[in-house]
Amino acid sequence: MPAPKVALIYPPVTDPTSGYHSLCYLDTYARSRGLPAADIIDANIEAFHHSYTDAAVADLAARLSEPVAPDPLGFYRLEQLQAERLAVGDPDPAAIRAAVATMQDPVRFYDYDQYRHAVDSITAWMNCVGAMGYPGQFRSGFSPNAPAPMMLGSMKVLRREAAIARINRPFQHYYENSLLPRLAGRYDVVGINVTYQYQLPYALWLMRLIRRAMPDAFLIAGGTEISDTWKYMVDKSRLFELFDELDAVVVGEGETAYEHILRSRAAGELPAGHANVRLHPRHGAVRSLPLIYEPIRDLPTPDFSGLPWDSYLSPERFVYYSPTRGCYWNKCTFCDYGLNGDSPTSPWRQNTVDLMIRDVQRLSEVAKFVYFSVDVLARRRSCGSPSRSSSAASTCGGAPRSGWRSTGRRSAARCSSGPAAPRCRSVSSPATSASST
Ligand code: B12
Ligand code: SF4
Repeated sequence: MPAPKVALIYPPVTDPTSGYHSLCYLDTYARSRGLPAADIIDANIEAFHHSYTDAAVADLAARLSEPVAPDPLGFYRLEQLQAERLAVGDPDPAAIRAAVATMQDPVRFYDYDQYRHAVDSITAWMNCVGAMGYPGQFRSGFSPNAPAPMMLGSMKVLRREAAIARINRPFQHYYENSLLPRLAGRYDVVGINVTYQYQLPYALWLMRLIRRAMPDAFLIAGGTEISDTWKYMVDKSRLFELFDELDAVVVGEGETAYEHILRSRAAGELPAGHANVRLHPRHGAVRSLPLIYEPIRDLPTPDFSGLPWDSYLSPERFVYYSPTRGCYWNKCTFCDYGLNGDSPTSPWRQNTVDLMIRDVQRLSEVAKFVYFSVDVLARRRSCGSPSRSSSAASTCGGAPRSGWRSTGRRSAARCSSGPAAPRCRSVSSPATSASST
């Protein structure tokens, strides 16, 4: 069987100023291993631009002229919803088109008054669009809001079709008229990234729609929110009650897991041999092995050419670049920073300076800004960082070149000569910026 044809999707609704990088990391890695390129679909930015096309505006006007429907969750009272709807202005497609032009214009974007006006227009537009779903769901533009029981992650609520359909109502026209027609019948594997918790209601709805439109496709998902869902689920055997439409999820880092999935599908097999892949129980026995972490020095420079660069609300291109993963301190008891199991965050890895220079030079040919998207960056080479000397890496217990296991707290505790605890907040410089939340 030939290698599967793959679409990788980044769902709404989040930052519209650049593309998120994890799908590019996966695709670049797979290509470096001889697999064909996937099509990367940034549904977040596409859905926004679709919302002010003529057909979508007509749909919006029709929806807003209907009486407000009761909340299927019963969380909001009808009068609350009606009052919220009254606070929304009339849709102004000309204003949103002008605002988009300002955000993408290298002169007007830097004129504060014009920039402010554009932001206000976009916020007003998102309020109108959001009024089709839960009024106030996009109150500050692209910072989504949802009824509290949904945001709290109640499985019962997240499986309530009427509620998930409602919050997705603002993008339904895009899904039905743009996204699904492009997917159906064209792909063997569809992968969905879910990074943020507030993307989950959109991702869950997409999973349903895609499964209905593509019953034979192999559907997978990964990302920090998928990993968090797995991590916090008390009874992990229930994971696929939430993700019933999927065939598998990837928990933790995804490069080798993704390659394994594609190779298994090419061979007509199930991807049952990678620790980070969790298969739907309908595919047989479910194992739960300790997660493995990628040896990031083997990763190629990420290729961002698959992203729709002319669509983002920014006059300049900027890309996210992750030359380190995890944290060399990894012991703060309050920390829970992503892709971790029993440790505060994932085990520490940092690329060599030479590799970082190579990558940043290549990336600066396609983007004006390179954003260091990391947990932490080491200020100096330490026992935990992958130095040029492999013995230094192994002193810290957990740095073989491949197949790292989650050593977490234990390896950090053995690191007696490590640097001081990092300041895990943004550090910026004009050329690049390094950050963690
Ligand atoms: C750097 C960072 C930021 C930066 C840059 C973000 C960006 N790049 O857009 C800044 C500071 C801007 C930021 C902001 C925020 N962040 Co932040 N951020 C991170 C951090 C530290 C690293 C993310 C990263 O670059 N990872 C490297 C990439 C390559 O890895 P990845 O995306 O996880 O993808 C891998 C796997 O997940 C998997 N995978 C991913 N998708 C898929 C799909 C498929 C099909 C498969 C098979 C596999 C797969 O494979 C990939 C490669 O290994 C993470 C913590 C962490 N360690 O993960 C938090 C994290 C993602 N952020 C988080 C949060 C909450 C936020 C904010 C909402 C904070 C706030 N209240 O404002 C904002 C939202 C910003 C927005 N875009 O709207 C949370 C998300 C938790 C959640 N479940 O919702 C995290 C996990 C930290 C935490 N635990 O609190 N963030
Ligand atoms: S230094 Fe920051 S990232 Fe590292 S363990 Fe502490 S809080 Fe977490």
